[in-house]
Amino acid sequence: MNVLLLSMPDSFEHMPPAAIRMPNGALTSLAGNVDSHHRVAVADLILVHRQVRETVTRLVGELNPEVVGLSIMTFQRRTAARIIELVRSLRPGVKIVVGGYDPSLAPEAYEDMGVDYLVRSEGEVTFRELLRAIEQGCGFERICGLSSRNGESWVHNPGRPPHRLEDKEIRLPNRSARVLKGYTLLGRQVDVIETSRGCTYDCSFCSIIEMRGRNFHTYSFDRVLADIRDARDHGARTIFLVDDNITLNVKRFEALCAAIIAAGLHKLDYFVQAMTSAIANHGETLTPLMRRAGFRYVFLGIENILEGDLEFLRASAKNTERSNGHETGNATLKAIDYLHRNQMYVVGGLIVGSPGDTHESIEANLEFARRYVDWPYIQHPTPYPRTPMTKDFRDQGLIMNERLEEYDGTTAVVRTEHLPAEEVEFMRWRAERWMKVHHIPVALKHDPGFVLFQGWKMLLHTFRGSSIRSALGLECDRRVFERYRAIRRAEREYV
Ligand code: B12
Ligand code: SF4
Repeated sequence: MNVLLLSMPDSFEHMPPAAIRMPNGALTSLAGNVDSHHRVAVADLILVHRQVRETVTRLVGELNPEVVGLSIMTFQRRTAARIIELVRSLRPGVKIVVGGYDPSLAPEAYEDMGVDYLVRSEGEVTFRELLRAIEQGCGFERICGLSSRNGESWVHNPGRPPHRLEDKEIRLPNRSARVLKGYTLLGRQVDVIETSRGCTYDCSFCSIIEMRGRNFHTYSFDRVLADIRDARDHGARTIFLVDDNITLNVKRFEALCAAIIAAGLHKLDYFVQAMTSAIANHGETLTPLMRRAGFRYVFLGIENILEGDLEFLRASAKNTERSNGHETGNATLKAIDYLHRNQMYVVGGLIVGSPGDTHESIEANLEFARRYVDWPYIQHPTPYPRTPMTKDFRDQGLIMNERLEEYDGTTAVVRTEHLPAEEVEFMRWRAERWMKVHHIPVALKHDPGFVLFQGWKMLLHTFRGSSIRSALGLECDRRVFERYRAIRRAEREYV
């Protein structure tokens, strides 16, 4: 069968498409795991975010798909609905399948959307079995993790337990299935790699626990290295390790760094997400190895520097420094110090706007980011489907905005007990723009060509809403902020 897999074009403030266009790892993994006689095409619509309608129309015309699959996050739900409508109008008989975090955690939202099948949680095996059932016209009821339309109602089969990843059942991603070009991270072609799946923590804002339970499974190093080689052979010079929490097993992570060096794959740049506690408590051995393996940017889940907020976010444990088995304080500064000493850059993941937040507590976090992080990645708590945080916010009546397309992490959709949502967002937005400018010299040194020829696009993006009058101080920041928000609203109309 001909199968077309699409990821959504919606991006958010910290991922300006002018500089960052990353592939969706789920779709190539699905493509690598269907039976070999299917012809699968993968299209990451971020690569054509300004020509979505034309591109989808062209691809459906050229590829003649019998099955179209969409990978969807919650803030992309409205765009997904429009794409589904478009595909249905172009090919009324096509089978439409949705998967990813939003369909898995809010399946009811898709029941009236013109969708035929919904794959909950991990997709490789479920999707493979679904294609077989579509071909044979039977057997749908035996596929774990599948929901399917039955006339006017929906049938939800039992869930599929998370895959243990240790046997070879999940094959390597199929990157040759991609039909669009232009992946980049600051001018270098980027690709995504998984070395493990899952996490055993339970941060209140994270969707992972509801998605797959609290567990951690790993791929063999042979497979990971083969995957990195495949990404490199497809042109990647930067690799993003998208593991939910690679630092859960530090010994393994250290061994992986050693394996990357031994395999001669350390000339690529690596990006990874990490817990502060793991870096602080094992930095002495871990961070020099990371540097030698080619790690350049580390996204640190700092979340918040104040204990009260960390408790609300249920993120105290993963930010605790330990010495001789005893808790000795917040791990953040120590983790940052280890990374800096080893010439790595810190992407500072902070969350401001929790219920107890005041001007002072938000400002304390912003000041911290100004002083210690190299690239800010500050977000607002966002009530995604079925997270513990969503229930807390709803119970407290603090959710101010139900427009899911704005649930992108940098639009404040909840208020605090002391501040309106817009004020929280304004404070973050105003501070963060200037923090980003400070990183330009580092980027210039590493990628001079990109910064000199494309850097202005990033600056324009960062300062959207500004004018000559505002630059001269004749217009206040609030006016610029209003214009920025209007531009963001217009940008969200992708289809
Ligand atoms: C890596 C990652 C990123 C990378 C993305 C790199 C990339 N292009 O892939 C970066 C850092 C850029 C990123 C950004 C964002 N992310 Co993010 N990210 C993740 C993370 C850590 C792993 C996702 C991943 O790639 N997993 C590996 C793949 C193989 O697994 P998968 O995506 O789950 O896919 C499987 C199944 O879901 C299913 N499936 C998926 N799609 C489809 C489609 C079909 C047809 C089928 C059948 C099956 C199927 O099968 C796949 C294979 O088993 C998750 C989870 C976490 N622990 O935090 C969050 C997560 C997905 N991100 C999230 C969010 C909100 C964002 C942001 C909006 C804001 C933010 N928090 O930073 C931005 C938006 C990005 C943008 N487009 O502008 C949320 C989504 C919540 C929700 N309900 O929508 C998550 C769950 C984190 C959270 N807060 O809980 N993210
Ligand atoms: S440590 Fe990271 S992946 Fe694990 S629950 Fe917390 S935010 Fe989610």
